[in-house]
Amino acid sequence: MSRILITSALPYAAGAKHLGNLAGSMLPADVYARFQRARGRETLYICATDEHGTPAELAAAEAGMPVAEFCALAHEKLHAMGRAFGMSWDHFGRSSSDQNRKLTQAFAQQLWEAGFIEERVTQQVYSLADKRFLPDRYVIGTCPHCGYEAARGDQCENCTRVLDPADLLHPRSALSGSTDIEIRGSKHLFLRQSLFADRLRVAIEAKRSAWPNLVTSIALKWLDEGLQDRGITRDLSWGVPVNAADWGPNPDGGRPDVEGLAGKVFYVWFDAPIEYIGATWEWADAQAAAAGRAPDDQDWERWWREPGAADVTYVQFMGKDNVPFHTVGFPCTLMGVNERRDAAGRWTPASNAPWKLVDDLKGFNWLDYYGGRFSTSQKRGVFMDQALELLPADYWRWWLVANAPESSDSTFTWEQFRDQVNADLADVLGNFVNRICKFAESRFDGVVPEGGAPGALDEKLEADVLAKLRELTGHMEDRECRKATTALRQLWVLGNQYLTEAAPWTAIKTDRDRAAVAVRYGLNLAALFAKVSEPFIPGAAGKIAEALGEPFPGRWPSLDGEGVLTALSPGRPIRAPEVLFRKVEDAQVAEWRERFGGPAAAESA
Ligand code: B3M
Ligand code: ZN
Repeated sequence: MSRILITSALPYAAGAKHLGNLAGSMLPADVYARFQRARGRETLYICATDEHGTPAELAAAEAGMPVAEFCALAHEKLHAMGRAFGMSWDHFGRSSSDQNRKLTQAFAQQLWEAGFIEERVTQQVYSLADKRFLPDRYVIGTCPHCGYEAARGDQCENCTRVLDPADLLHPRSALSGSTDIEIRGSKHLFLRQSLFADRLRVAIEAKRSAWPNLVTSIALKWLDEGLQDRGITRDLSWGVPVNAADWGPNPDGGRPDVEGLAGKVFYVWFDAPIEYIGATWEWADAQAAAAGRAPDDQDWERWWREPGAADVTYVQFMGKDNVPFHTVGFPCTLMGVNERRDAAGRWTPASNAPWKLVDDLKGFNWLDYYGGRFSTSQKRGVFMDQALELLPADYWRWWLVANAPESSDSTFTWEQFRDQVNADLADVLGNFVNRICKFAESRFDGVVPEGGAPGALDEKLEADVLAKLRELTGHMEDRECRKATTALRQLWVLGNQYLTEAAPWTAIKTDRDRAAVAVRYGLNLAALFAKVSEPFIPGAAGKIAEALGEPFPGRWPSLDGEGVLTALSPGRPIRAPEVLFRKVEDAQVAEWRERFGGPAAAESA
C-alpha cells in the first residue's frame, strides 16, 4: 500500500487568513489527509508558515515590529488558528528554520555547480524616497497584461501572471507611496528555467487527464508564453542568505561573484517550496527529540528521496495563483538537483537518490464574498479567527468543502451558508442521530437492542448504503470535494428515510423485535456516519462516536459489504449525544451581514 505525502500551500506569515485561503488549500488537504489515515494508509500532512520575502516584511513594517519577531508571532497565531479549525497537520513548520536554510543553500549550490544558475546584472526598481531597492511587493503599479491598477511587483492578483517589478506601469513604492523611482543595476542569480521547458511540457501533458483542467491549463499557458529564466535572489536582508562563498566552480569553470552577491537573500518563491521538505525534516527532528533518540536523516528522506520514497504518492493542494510556482518553478529546482544536462542537451541522473516530484496536484479557483473578492485591507469578508467566534469549526468546514471552488470560482453569502448548514447538518445529520439515539435510550434502556431478523427494508438499506459508500470513497480518492460532500449528504439522507419507513416508534407497540432491528440498524448507521463524516466535521463525528462507544477516529468502513451495518454488537451501552448542531437563526445572519459587510460592501469593491 502506498504512503501518502500531502502538502498545502504555505500561508504567508502576514496576519489572519480569510475563509478563501482556508477553502482553497489547507482545508481540502486536511479532509484528504484524514480520509487517507482512516483508510489505514501511512499519511504525512505537512504545512508551515512562509516567512520570507516582501509579504512578511511589509506586514511587519505595518505592525511596527522587527520582522523576525513578527514572524514568530504570526507563526504561533496561524498554528493555533489552524488547529482550532481542526487541521490535522503532522507538522506545521517555519520556512525560516535551520533545516530549510540548509536545504535551500545546498540546492542552490548544486544548481550552480550543475550550470543551472547564471549571474546577471538586472535592472531593479530603486526608491529615492525610501533609499532602497524595492523588490516584488514593495512596488505597486498597473499590470501590463490586464491593466489591473493595484498589481504587485511579483504577481498580478487579477490575471495571475507572474511579473517583475520593472514590468509594472506607473510604479509606486508600497512603503511610502512615492513615485520617485529609478531603475538601477544590481547583480542577481537566475535559475535557467528555459532549459527545462521541453521536459516540463512532456511532464505536464502526461498529467492532463489526472490533474484538474485548471491546473494543466495554467501550467501550459506559462510554457506557451515561453518559459523565462527566473531571478532567485533579492536585495533584502530578511531571508535565506546567498552562500556563494561556499560554492565551487560551475561546469565552465566560472566562480560566483561573491562580493557582488554579498548581503542578498534567496527569493521567497525559491525557498518556500523547499520548506515542504524542510518542514518534513523539522517534523522528523521533533519526533526524534520527543522519543529521546538522535535525529536520523532517513526518517524524513524516506518521504522525499528515491529509492526509499518509491512507494510515496505526493499530493499538493493550492489556490490557482500558486500553480505556476508548483508546476514550473519548484520542479525546475528539483529536476536541476536530480539531473545533469550535458553540452549536447542530454539529461542524466545526478545522483541515485533523486528528490520526489509531485504526483497529484489539486488546484482551486477563488472563493468570493457576495461575488466580490475577500479583502483584508477593506475589511470585507470573514477571517478565520472571527469565524470561530461565531460558530464551531464544523459548520465552516462543511460549507467550505461542499462549496469548494473546484471547476469555477464560488461565492460565500450568509444566506446560502445558513440554508445549507441548517439543512444538511441540523435537519439531516443532527436530526437523524438525535432521533435514533433518543429512542434507543428511552425504549431500549440505552443499549443496542438484540432480537429480530432483518427484512427486506433493512437489506435494501444495507445495499443502498454500500453503493453510496463506494461512491463517496471514489470521490475522496479523486479529491473531488463537492462530489464527495454530495455523496455524504445522500448517505445521511438514507438514515432519515429509513427511520421514517421502518418507524420503530410504531412497530414497538405491536412487534418489539421489528423495532429492535430498526433501532439496531439505525444505531449502526449513526456509527458509520461518525466514521465517514470525520474527515469533514471531526467535532460532531467525535461526539457521535463517543455516544456510541466507538473508537475515534475510526477506520473507514470496508467496501466489500462485510458488516457495513453490524459493527455495534447487541448489548453495547449507548446514549444520545448533546445537541450536535444548533440552527443558524435569521437574526444572526442579519447581524453578521451587517458586521462583515454584505452585498453592498462587495459591490463597492
Ligand atoms: N505563501 C502564497 C500564498 O500564501 C505562498 C504559498 C507558498 S507555497 C510554497 O498565496
Ligand atoms: Zn494582470
